Amino acid sequence: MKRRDFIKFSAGLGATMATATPLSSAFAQTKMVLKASDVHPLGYPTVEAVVRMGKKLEAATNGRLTIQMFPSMQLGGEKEMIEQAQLGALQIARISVGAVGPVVDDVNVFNMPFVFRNSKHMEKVIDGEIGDELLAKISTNEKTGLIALCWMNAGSRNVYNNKRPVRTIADLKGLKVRMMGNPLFVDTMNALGGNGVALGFDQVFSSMQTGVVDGAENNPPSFIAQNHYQVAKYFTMTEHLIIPELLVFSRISWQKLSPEDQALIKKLAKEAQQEQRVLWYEAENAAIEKMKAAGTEIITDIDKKPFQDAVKPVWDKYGAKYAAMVKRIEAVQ
Ligand code: GTR
Repeated sequence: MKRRDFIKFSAGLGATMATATPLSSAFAQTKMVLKASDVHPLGYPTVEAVVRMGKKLEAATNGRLTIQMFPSMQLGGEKEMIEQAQLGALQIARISVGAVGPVVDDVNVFNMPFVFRNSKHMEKVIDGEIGDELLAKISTNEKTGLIALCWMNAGSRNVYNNKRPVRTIADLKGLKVRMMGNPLFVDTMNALGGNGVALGFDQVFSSMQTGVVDGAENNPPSFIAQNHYQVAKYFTMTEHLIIPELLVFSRISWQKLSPEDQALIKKLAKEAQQEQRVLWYEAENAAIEKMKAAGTEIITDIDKKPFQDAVKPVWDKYGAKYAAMVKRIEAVQ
């Protein structure tokens, strides 16, 4: 089945789920299969965390509610996943905040370069009141069509390419680097001296292979899981972006659940946030080992200061509206 047909087919299923609701009850008490989607393959930390969440949900409801996982971009990229969730054709989507920024501007603050000191700082922020506040911003704004369930770790993003080792921003000059489809990221790469090119995640491998771009930027587990290590030899720990990820639920589908089921799903999602974190660090270590074994040249000894200074134009352009939030983020110890 082609992806387009599949999407139509899934939309049909979504509708069936709605009409299957017994008339005697306002909420579905019958079996319900919640479709979940991720761009990553089975076994990847985010995918595994949602699969485990599904097992718990199934056990807690005696099989009434189950999660069916569609991994590896089977339902399209993150933009498509958001659209399907908004239509109720997909119930659970695991997406990067990078893809949510264009839908909910408030979360773009997490997409600002070097906004977090490190991953631990980011974790404190998402686990605390700012994290809860931004989840609520997504959920209470009806226009999003989404209910935000929890956050997940995605480490930090680093530049890699197949031309030369990047040690200074001068080395980035002239490199075409794939960025996620959010103007803020293209501006970030351009400010760093490279040429940012917005492309879908599914196009990164072939674009590097054919020379459409010279490189991309991502965390080590994505670099391995998407086979980018096969086409990019030089990986520099620039850590220019530390972007958490989100688990969101379709608002249309959410409204068909009883308050008890909603509370159960929220609770299991909060557990998934912590479980995914453990899986994340394991995957990050394993990915770095795999990169070493594959002969990736990993450049760690860089002076980050010039990189941080170079993104000032991005902060000048986008930063003002997030100033108050950035102050609060910085104050989190
Ligand atoms: C990964 C992330 C995905 C997607 C991807 C990308 O790190 O887990 O959700 O955002 O990066 O670069 O498109």
